[in-house]
Amino acid sequence: MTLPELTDYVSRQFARTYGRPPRWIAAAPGRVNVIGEHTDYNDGFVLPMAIERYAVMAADHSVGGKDSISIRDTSEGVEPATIDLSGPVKPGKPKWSNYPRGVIAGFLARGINPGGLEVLLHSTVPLGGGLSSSAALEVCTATLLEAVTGKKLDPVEKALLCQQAEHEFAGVPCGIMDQFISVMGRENHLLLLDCRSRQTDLVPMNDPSVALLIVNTNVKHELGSGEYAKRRAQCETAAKILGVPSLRDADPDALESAKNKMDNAVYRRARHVIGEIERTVHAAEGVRASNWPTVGQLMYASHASLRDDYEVSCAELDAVVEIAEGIGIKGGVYGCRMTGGGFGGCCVALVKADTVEAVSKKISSDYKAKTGIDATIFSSRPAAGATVIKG
Ligand code: GAF
Repeated sequence: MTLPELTDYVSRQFARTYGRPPRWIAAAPGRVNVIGEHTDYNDGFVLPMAIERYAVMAADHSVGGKDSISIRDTSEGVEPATIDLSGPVKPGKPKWSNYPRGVIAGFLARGINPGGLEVLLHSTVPLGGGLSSSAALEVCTATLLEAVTGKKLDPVEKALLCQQAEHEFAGVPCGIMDQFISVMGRENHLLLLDCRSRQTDLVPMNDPSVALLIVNTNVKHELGSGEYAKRRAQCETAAKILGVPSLRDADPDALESAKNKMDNAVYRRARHVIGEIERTVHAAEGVRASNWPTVGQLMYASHASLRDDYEVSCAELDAVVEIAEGIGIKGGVYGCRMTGGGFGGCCVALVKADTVEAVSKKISSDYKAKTGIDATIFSSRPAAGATVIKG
């Protein structure tokens, strides 16, 4: 569904659920990271784009002066959430409500109180697919609260508030990439984000001869499982041994000289991050120059490094990349890699636009033959960041 179609749908569903039209509607996109994986919490560069998949919230004041925010989901079987505003907002149940809870707590901490609301949520960002369904939900909540209260936050503060919600309410020590791109995405652009200075640079991506395919392995990942936090800690250990504030400041020669001073896993984690930061900067130059073969090679190199050194890939992600490599440039694929935190989720492939259908079919059938799993494949143009659609 396009965003206007989605808005229409959510608006009608809100009226069916609550018996009146919504007063506000807000939407925030998921993202796909083209390159720059596990670099954000190392002060490095990332190159994501917002995708045409959204968390959408429709809302109105609650009836009868209730001092709570009720959120229902359009999907059947999802437990509704009620967030009481009469005291401090804390993590609670159901689990998914911790994303909006954390954001609401962030607004209250700034003295911004939206008052009682009835909300309907609908999301087209696949859950647990590495496409930032959680960031989309956080940013959508923040955008809705801005609309309701008329208090617009500075975009950087808004993204950081959402990141804090994820740290403190969902227990995931994520970097800043997902929330930044969901807030700051721009149509037909990738976002080159310097995660140290937080400076953003829009990189045009509107060459009609290429498309980005998102291949969902339909194997779910769990960032909260502890592996993400473990990787983060290993990077901090490496930086400490190298005597630098973060791996952004480390160079490959210094790492080689210090190799014997660190555990082999820590060494390989650092090697990934240092290489990936460099690849990301080069890939951004490649996109600017429409040098697709180079961008594609950098994507393959990124995947190999995530698989071998960072060890966050899995058999299914590797299978997709191998199939893509087998198709090759002749068959229409420039490059392919896992995207997001890893341990399942999605791959992103850079393909010739006129081969999208053929490449999708081939990946789909070969992936099924290799793994027995049905992949979900779609393409997306770079989308705009979060918006207030009504209100
Ligand atoms: C997840 C995190 F939320 C991001 O901050 C980032 O670290 C990513 O994994 C890996 O690049 O999406």
